[in-house]
Amino acid sequence: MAKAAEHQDKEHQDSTDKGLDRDCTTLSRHVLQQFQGFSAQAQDLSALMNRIALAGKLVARRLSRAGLMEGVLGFTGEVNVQGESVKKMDVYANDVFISVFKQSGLVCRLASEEMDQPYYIPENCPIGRYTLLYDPIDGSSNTDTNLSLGSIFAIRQQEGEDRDGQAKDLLAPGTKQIGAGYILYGPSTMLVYTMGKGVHSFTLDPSLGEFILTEENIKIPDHGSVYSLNEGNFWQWEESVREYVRYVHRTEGYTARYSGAMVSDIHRILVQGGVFLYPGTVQKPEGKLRLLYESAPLAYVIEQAGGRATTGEMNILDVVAEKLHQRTPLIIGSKEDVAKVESFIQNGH
Ligand code: P6P
Repeated sequence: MAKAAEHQDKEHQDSTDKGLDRDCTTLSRHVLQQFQGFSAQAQDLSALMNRIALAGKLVARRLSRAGLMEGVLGFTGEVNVQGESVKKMDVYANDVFISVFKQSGLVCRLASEEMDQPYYIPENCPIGRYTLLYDPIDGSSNTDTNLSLGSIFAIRQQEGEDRDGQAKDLLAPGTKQIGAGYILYGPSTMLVYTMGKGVHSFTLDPSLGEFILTEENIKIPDHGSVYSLNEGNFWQWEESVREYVRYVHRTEGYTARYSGAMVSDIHRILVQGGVFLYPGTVQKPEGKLRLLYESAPLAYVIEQAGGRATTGEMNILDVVAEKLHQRTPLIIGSKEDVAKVESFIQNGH
């Protein structure tokens, strides 16, 4: 009996240790583990990721109460630098990211979809040479309908002096990103990130107020059944893209999924495989999605998970931007499915 009880105790102890250890594997601890030590850079990036997590918690809290509060939903009546009508949630989330980095000593500049020019935090600059590029709310058309949304972020190291305030060093290719990821505001709030050492997901535990490790070293399947694009644009595309869509329509084994929020669609593809595409159109060959704070961070994540991301002509991570809000066509996901789309675009079939 004693032996069995001892065994039971040990089993219980093991499972308790595992459960406790998982609950203690917070985002900031995981980032330190990524750098296998406590160097100044590891500490800075751990603290930086923790601020991004705080931004995610503040946005998630606002979204969860949107229907209960005045002034959260709907449009501001303004138009942003993209020429898009601005949602109140866009402005709130943009301000949240700025606020969490003030007095942080970590981030000197913030570049956002919602701001024409980068936002400087001069008191951080002598030390915090990092720049955060972000889309505060991705998929804001979903805000007023309680559907999934995301925030997308990329971390870059400032290169040289940004004397003219034009942040020209940010126009470097996506391979210069130190870290990138997204926050998915869905049935649960998840944070997915990479620092170049694999892709890892965390789930917000509201009872702890912490993002707890969910999956490490996520690998995207080489192929998946999902193709994700807005077929309402069918007659706006080049013929080669229309031919690809006709191919998946007539080929067994494909299924269409498109939510209106790229973070949500790409997270599904990261987990199940498949391809998301937002091609250019005849009128706008450069496409709709932005390079520096949407496509490049997501490309970093998907490539780190073993997938691919291309403009149709070249890898997203190799594109050198000419301007901060540059747009790009995007084809991203499982390597076999991205290759299939490329075969239509590059060979016209
Ligand atoms: P459309 C949201 O505005 C976004 O940038 C992506 O999140 C989303 O996939 C896409 O645009 C939706 O655009 O033209 O299909 O409504």
